[in-house]
Amino acid sequence: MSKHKTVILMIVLSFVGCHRDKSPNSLQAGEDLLYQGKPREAIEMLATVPWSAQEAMAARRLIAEICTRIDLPRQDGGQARPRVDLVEIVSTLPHDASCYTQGLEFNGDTLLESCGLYEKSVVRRVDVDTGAVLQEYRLNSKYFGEGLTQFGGSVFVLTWAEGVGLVLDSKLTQQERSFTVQGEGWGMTHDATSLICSNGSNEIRFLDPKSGAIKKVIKIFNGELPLMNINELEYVNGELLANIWPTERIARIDPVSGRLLGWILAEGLLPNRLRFKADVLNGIAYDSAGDRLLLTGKLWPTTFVVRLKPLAL
Ligand SMILES: [Ca+2]
Repeated sequence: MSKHKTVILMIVLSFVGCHRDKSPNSLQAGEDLLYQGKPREAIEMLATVPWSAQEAMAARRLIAEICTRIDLPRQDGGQARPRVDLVEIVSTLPHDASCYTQGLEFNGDTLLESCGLYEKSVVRRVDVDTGAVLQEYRLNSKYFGEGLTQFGGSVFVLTWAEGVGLVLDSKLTQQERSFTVQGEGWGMTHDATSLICSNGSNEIRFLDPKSGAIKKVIKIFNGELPLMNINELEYVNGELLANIWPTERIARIDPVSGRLLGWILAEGLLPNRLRFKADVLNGIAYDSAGDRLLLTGKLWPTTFVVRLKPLAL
């Protein structure tokens, strides 16, 4: 190595050393383990840290990044390898690019959608083909709206960090009641008897629609690793589809056992030329009558009707 290169290397090492001395925290340690090729050690370390509110978001982001760097198809106790699908675009529909989409669900021939952010949260009924808003309920400005689902003639919507779920009438004119939510609220769907909710961890909770009480909890793992940041949900033909924040990947989950059945890779669905202000994918709706799967995202100008294309592995 030349003298010139040695000096540059010493300057770089000196800077890195100073930087680490200034920030000797667990996030840095997790990143170090990741870049040393030790994702399992990184996630085990990160999972045990009592994160402050200020650090929690960055920690979740790092955990999610680690999860997405691990090979997707993993052996699971001798079970079949998870199936992997790509998505093909069948058609496109207009979507309100000002809606920070948190929940999306078919209701008859219309769509129910919740849009988040403080002071901007609404629950609305939307015309599928035109994107026109047919009905809308504005949440109190203290609430950050999250996932939604219709069950038994009422529309249920979670709030992110306010510890409450709201129950609206089906015409979205008024709040009928509310229920307590333990921890954060993220995504929501339902099966025949329960509301099904995610909270940003690897847990999915099944709630009694009348009381909001937790009836069952499943924990999702990718191999031995907890599958963190489970977000928007959709119940499709006996499976749970769950998109994993902040990725554009959707996990297929067995709602009985919690086993990871497969992955849907939707990266690149929204082309770069339309990504000017767009955030991540976060809307899954299945039209059982028309067998249509719709995907959109936060602040996306487009909703995509897609079909799955199995990837041979
Ligand atoms: Ca949904």
